[in-house]
Formats: sequence, structure tokens, C-alpha cells
Amino acid sequence: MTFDLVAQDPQTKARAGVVHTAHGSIQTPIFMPVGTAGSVKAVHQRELKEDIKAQIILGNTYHLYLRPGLDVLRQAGGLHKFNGWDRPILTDSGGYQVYSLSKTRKIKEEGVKFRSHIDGSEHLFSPEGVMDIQRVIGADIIMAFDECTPWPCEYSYASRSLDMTHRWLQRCIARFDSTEGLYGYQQTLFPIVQGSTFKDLRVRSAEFIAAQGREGNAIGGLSVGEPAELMYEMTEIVCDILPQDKPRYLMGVGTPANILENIALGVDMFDCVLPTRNARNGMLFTTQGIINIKNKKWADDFSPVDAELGGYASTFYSKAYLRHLFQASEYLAGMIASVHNLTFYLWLVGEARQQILAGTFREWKERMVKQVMVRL
Ligand code: PRF
Repeated sequence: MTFDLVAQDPQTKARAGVVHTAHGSIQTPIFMPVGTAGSVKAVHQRELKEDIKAQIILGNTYHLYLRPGLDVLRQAGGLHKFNGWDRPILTDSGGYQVYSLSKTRKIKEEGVKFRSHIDGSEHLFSPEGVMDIQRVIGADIIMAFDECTPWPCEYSYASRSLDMTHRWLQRCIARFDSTEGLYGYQQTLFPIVQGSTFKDLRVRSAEFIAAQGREGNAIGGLSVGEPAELMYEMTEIVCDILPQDKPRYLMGVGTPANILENIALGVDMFDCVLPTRNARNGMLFTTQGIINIKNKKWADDFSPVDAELGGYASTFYSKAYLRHLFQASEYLAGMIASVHNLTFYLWLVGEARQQILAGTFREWKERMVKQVMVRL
């Protein structure tokens, strides 16, 4: 994997770049739709490519390991072959899903023992094991095994956890660098900065991560309940330390406003379940603000969901019809809403890129941040 830094905004720390992988290139800043179990929920591959214009999607080690399991993935020839997505894929390591999904879990130096949320069976995730699993899944970008600390978090816990995440990283690197991809193309490993919301821990972690000299770096442990201003403060500290010439991935972020603010601080890659999960509950993100499409006020509003954005969901369907689909619990409701929200997220980062290239990002961002937060 390589990264070309194409432009830097003169008024903020925003950047435009291109990430090159074995399955094609990615124009940054980018948003990666989440395909937890190998599918972006309620969205076809064809829609992802042609309507949403997704460039890379995410998969989760935790889910894919539990189901369909490694035998099936290996026989399929990896996740790309299994789900038919021939563009780049990134997999998260399970270092987050284990904490948020499994009922009982024990964190030790060796790794994390947990029970499956599906059938209660017991498993161990270790740094080495998680590298091996991500070799079998075959994503282009794979993530280190980390502990994402909850928020708030005691300083002493955050500090000890950070040291363990760093030791786990060294084990991940040793395993990754002594193995090869199973399917004949290169994969790359991104380490993850942690350190909760403590400035000195974030500095310590960012310096440690930068020193590993990997092809890209990630920032974890944010957007876990802390105020947005604290998240931005941490992102800025970390981005100022991570190398300029490598992509920076902020994990699990966020709202449209969060994404714009973090782009301004130097983040290149994002993922979040928000646009798809909230779509299935009737929450739509638009260029004019946020809509709860279930609201009675849309019952006889025959205007498009987002006339300015356009796209498939706004070209073919009205607010009134989409509201009706939600009222009637039709499958199509969540499908149209998911395509719409992802189209908006991909438009947002694509437009941010154009504004960075044109040198007009700052002014545009200030205006957009206000606009996308309006409740319609
Ligand atoms: N670590 C990993 N995955 C993550 C996170 C993290 O800290 C987050 C935090 N927002 C989301 N996904 N491995």
C-alpha cells in the first residue's frame, strides 16, 4: 500500500490524497461504509458501487470469525471472493467488538477471552491469532489488536491499558511481518493510537505508533461518549505527531459534523455505523439537515428526500412515500434510507476533497457544519 499526499489546505490541517491498494485506489478524505458481517446492511454491492460510489468497505474480524468462520472464508478464497466486492476492504481487529458485543470477557496479557454473542461458545483473541484471522479474511488493510478504553476512564487504567496495547502491537507486527497474504496480494497493517482523553498518554501513544513506521496509522478510543470538543482536542494532538506522508484513520467516527471537523484536523479515513444503523430507524442525513422521516409532518410532503444531493433515493422517491414505507414496516424503507444516507456521506467527503483541492475548504466547512446539524 502507498499513499500520495496530493494537497494540503492552507487554512486548516485538511489534506487530500490517494491510497493505493491491491484492489484499487481510494481518494481521501474518505468514508468507509461498515459491512460488519461481510455485507453493508440492506445495501446491494451494485448500489454501493454505482449509486453510493463507495471506494472501500469495512468488515469485522469478530463477526466473520464467528460466522461464517475461517474454513468457509478460506475455501471462498477470502472475503473479496466470498461477497463479490472487488474494491478495497479494511477489517477491524475485534479489539473493539469484543468489548461492545460479547457478554463475558477477560482481558489478560495473552489476549482476550470472550463468549460468542451468537451461541455463547468460548474463544480467545490474541494479537497473533487476530493477525492470522485477518490473513484468512484477506482485507487490504488490517488493524492491530488493541484495547479501546471506555469513557470516562481512570488515568491509571488508561495508562496500563495503553502499555498493553503497545506490547500487543509489537506482537501483531512480529506476526504480520513473518507471514504472507494467502491469496497472492499484499496486505498492510495499521497500528492504533489509544490513551483515552489524557493528553500525555495520547502524545506517548502517537510517538510510539509513529516510530513503528507502518504504511498508515489509526486513532482509536474516541467517540466513545466523550464531548466532541475533547475528541477534537485529542485528534489534533495525535495528528500533529503522526507522520504527514501516511494516511490517518479515525475509527468509528461519526456524525457529518464530526467528520468535517476531523478532516480539518488532518484525518483522512473514517468509518461509522451511524448512516446505516440510523437509516434503518428512519433518521436521514441531508444537505439541509437531519430528518426523522417517521414524523407525521412528512406524511403529505411529496418533495424529494434531498433535492440538492440528488442520487437514487431522491430521484425516485418522495418523503411521503418513504415515510409510508416506514409506517408499513416495509423492507424497502431501510434499504432506500441506507442508500440515501451513504450517498450523502460519500458526497460529503468527496465534496470536502474538492474544496481542499480548490483551497476553499475552511469557509465551506464552517457553513456545512452548521447546515448538517439542523433538525428539519
Ligand atoms: N479500536 C478498534 N476499533 C474501533 C475503535 C477502537 O478504539 C473505535 C473507537 N471509536 C471504533 N472502532 N480496534
